[in-house]
Amino acid sequence: MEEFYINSDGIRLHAKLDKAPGVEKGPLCILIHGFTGHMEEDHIIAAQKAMNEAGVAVLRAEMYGHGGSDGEFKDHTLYKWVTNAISVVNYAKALDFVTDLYLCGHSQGGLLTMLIGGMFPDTFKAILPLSPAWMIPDAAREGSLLGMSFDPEHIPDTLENWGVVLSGDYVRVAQTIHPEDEIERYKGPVLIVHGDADETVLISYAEKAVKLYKNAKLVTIPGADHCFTKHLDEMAAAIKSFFRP
Ligand code: FER
Repeated sequence: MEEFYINSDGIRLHAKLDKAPGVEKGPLCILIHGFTGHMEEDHIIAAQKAMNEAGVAVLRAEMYGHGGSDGEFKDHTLYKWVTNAISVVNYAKALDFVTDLYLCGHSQGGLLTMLIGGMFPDTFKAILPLSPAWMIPDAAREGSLLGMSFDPEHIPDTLENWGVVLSGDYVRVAQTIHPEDEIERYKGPVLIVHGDADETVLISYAEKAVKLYKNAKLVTIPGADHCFTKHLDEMAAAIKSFFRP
């Protein structure tokens, strides 16, 4: 494992690279956590290990205001995450040992994966949104985030719930994002993995996304919650068999 920082317009992004044992040159997957998450969460590690076992190097990166990266959580927005992810993609593209590039993210990182897929339509061999929280922009427009209601045309300075404080700017940014456009722009293979007991992001969003993509597969994990608690092996197996059918 190598640990380092990736520069994203002056913001230091904490990153770890785990190469697959015995693979000199080969595929690499960028792996991004979700909202309030970080790179050492059980489901992120499970995904990383599954990829490594399938011969895929993994570059875990933490986005603005999360984990060991610069920035305060309360100041993060999806635009900042998009800027960060673009920096990570360009970093990974320049690595000389990488053959094929993949992108994977969980929840808000899954939404990010969908957006970046559309922005780099010819860069990835496939993208893997896990429990993607792609309802966030619609929810921001409807005035319903963090399990609370607000007036979407009079956005409060802060939203506070679930033990976290979000800025109104997070909401302003989210309201402008239309994931359907980026779904449409990306024509490559997509693997969505989602638990049917996920109460944070309903499985219906995965079912909708898989229909909108031109080439997507959904693996539903029965009984699994948002972070695949107690179902990590099934989530990992879905990823592993996607890379090594
Ligand atoms: C929300 C529901 C889910 C929300 C964020 C999420 C900001 C993201 C969850 C995750 O990334 O795990 O209302 O509001």
